[in-house]
Amino acid sequence: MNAYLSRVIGEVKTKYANEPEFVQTVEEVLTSLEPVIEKHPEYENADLLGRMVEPERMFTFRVCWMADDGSWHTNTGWRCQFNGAIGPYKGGLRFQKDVNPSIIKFLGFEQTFKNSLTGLPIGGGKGGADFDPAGKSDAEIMRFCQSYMQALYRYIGPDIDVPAGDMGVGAREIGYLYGEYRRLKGTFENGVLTGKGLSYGGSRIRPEATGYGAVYYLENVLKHENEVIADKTIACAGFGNVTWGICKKAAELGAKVVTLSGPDGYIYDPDGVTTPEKINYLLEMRSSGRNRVQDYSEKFGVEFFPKEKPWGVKVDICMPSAMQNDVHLEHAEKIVKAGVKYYIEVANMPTTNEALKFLMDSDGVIVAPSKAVNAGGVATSALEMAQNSERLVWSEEQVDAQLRQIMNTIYAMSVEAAEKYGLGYNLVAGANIAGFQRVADAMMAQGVF
Ligand code: 2IT
Repeated sequence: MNAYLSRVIGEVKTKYANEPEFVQTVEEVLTSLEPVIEKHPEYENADLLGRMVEPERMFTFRVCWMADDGSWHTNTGWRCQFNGAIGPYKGGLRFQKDVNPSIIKFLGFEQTFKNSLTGLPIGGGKGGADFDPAGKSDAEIMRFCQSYMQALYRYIGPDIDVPAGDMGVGAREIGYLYGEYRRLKGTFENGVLTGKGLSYGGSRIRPEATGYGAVYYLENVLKHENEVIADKTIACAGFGNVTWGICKKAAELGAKVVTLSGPDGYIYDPDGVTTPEKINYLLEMRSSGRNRVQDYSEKFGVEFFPKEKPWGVKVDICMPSAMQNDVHLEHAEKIVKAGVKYYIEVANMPTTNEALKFLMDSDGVIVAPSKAVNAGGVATSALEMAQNSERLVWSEEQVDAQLRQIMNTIYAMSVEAAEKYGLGYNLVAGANIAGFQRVADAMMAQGVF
């Protein structure tokens, strides 16, 4: 391997040995950049890679909140401003009990490349808290969000850093966070957050955008194989916002999502999650806070597989859309054995590096990486920022057309980047290279800091 590249990876492995998710993404991304680094010896003198793997800054803060019974609780909040070379830091907030600095940093690093791929002026950031929203009342969520924003508001802004939702943070949480920001700042700077409700500056299609974008990207992949999406079967994981969007768009195009999963297991619905009743039920399951997919099997009389994952079910397409490291080598082996042709990552880093390599090396399996596939979400967030700064609201058709165009461009850029460096049809390396190039150019142009 290129000596500079392997030195940077080695340093990250040693320095961040206690941050496994962060090391995992750095290793995956940097390894695929080898042909680019070989071609650009000037990057080493400017220590471009060493700077890219170090966040520009990262905050840790205390978040205290009062439960309904009057007791006080303390959580930790984080915001990582990973890379601002091409625009204000942009990325979601994740509220989940096992969130830690490694997870926030891996997400921030991925976000930097993803945001670059959108072609829009957004840098990479991520944040969150080790707060468990499960079972919390609405008033508790509101107090938590208010306290969280009290700690964060000085460090964000429409031209500084623009948080959004991620797991555990949806339109309700964004509403409470924005309310507190507005109260503290005394200005209507709604470009400070995205994923807002329509009544105060949200964008049409933002709730659907990640799922819709993933399906638009998938259509490009299928087209390359002279196939169409109609009649395809899809295995999804999770039952959150992203999976909901995939179900909706897939159903509209005549395909069907046949599996959903949760921490309790997975369901198999041979007729597909295709009717409005079933698709809307996903929203109900999420807002119930029960975090169980078994409820779907009871409601619609389909099979439930406790404690199992849907990897190995016979489908045309797998779309892991739940969380990081959901698919391990043993699952990847089952996926290949089941004859799945398309492995389309959706959640951020849903595949271990070992499993990803196995899938990419398997004959007849086409692999697409999450940082390209799920980029429609943040791209639509950037469109929301554009609407906020114009003080305008675009129509559903306008936003959807731009989203589709962006996804087509991300696909085409990835194909082109891999080909340019002699890697053939490699969507994974292509996305890493295309995402890298824009950030690299901006960092080289702006001098060393
Ligand atoms: O992972 C992601 O891209 C997100 N959670 C969305 C980020 C955003 O700023 O919309």
